[in-house]
Amino acid sequence: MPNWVPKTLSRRGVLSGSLLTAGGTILAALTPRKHAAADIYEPPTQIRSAGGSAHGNMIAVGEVDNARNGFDPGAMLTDWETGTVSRLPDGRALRTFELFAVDKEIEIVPGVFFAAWTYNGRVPGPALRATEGERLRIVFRNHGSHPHSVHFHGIHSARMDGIPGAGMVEPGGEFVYEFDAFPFGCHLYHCHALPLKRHIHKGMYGAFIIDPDPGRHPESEPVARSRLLGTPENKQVQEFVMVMNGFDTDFDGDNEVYAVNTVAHHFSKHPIKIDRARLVRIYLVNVTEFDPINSFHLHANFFDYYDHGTTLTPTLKTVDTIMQCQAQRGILEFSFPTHEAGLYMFHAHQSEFAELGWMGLFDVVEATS
Ligand SMILES: [Cu+2]
Repeated sequence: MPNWVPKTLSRRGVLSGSLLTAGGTILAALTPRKHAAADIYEPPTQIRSAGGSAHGNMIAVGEVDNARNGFDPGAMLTDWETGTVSRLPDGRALRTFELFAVDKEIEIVPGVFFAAWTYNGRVPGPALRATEGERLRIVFRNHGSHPHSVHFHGIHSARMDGIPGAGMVEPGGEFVYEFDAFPFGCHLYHCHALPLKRHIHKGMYGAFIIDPDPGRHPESEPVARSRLLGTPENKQVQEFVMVMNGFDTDFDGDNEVYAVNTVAHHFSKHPIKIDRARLVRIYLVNVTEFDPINSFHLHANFFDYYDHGTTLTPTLKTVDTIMQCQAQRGILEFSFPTHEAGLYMFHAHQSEFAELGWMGLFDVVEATS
């Protein structure tokens, strides 16, 4: 629990309880205690000032060892897992992915380690990417210490749902999920073993993108082609996948660390280079456990939003903040054609999340090499 909330008033209670309707009561409860040293927010040692950042002094000092983690939050932005493709007797594409569960200690803030349960040794798991209408086969092996599954947000039979009784895999076991890739959009997968919140929060989730098949959308074919990985139109777009997550490092049911792609403050220290003339498309997925919502706010600009990514026209136009409940996701599109080059911030507009790691920068330049 963040230290700024008096221990007598739980953070959960503030977020979910009737105290929300009585702000004055909260203030009254907080004010008399605010001078007690234990109640004044003091960030953990690792999250103290690095100095000089755009939001002042609230980013973690030092660097996470990406090599030891085996993944790099920056590289994960564009690291699509496309599996292997073969042909079914009827000529349709069969795309096969391989996932495995493995326990792994990961570093989420410099010097702060988290005993994660992972898909393929990384958090988030691989960003699976397929095309609408394909047959998908996901071979899942459990090398972890607990029962796990892969529950896809998509359309499939009950047998393929990845829940207790249907596709749950004991340690040492294997299951093959199979279904058709519908609907196109920005989806996710996660473990559905019980207790659910613990399995999700431990790191068992990933993005699952189904690109539209342009042939099925003649009315919006140019947009569909731009969304289809590998087309010339798609190569013009700067695409990134961002999974918003949080970590409860002391297992009290509240997150102490927030991030996109797991490592707190990574994109504040390593801004994402953007060619200002080209479209930016972000596949944004919220898997944050314990908190009811998370959000994305873009500084100095506005974007179009496609809720769940299941449409080819925006569901919201010209917004600069979007909120998502857990498992909600969508596609953001924006560009900086007339902006000055420079660093443009993006972050959760729950300020507390931003200060605890969910904050980053776009480095907008004239042209990327
Ligand atoms: Cu699990």
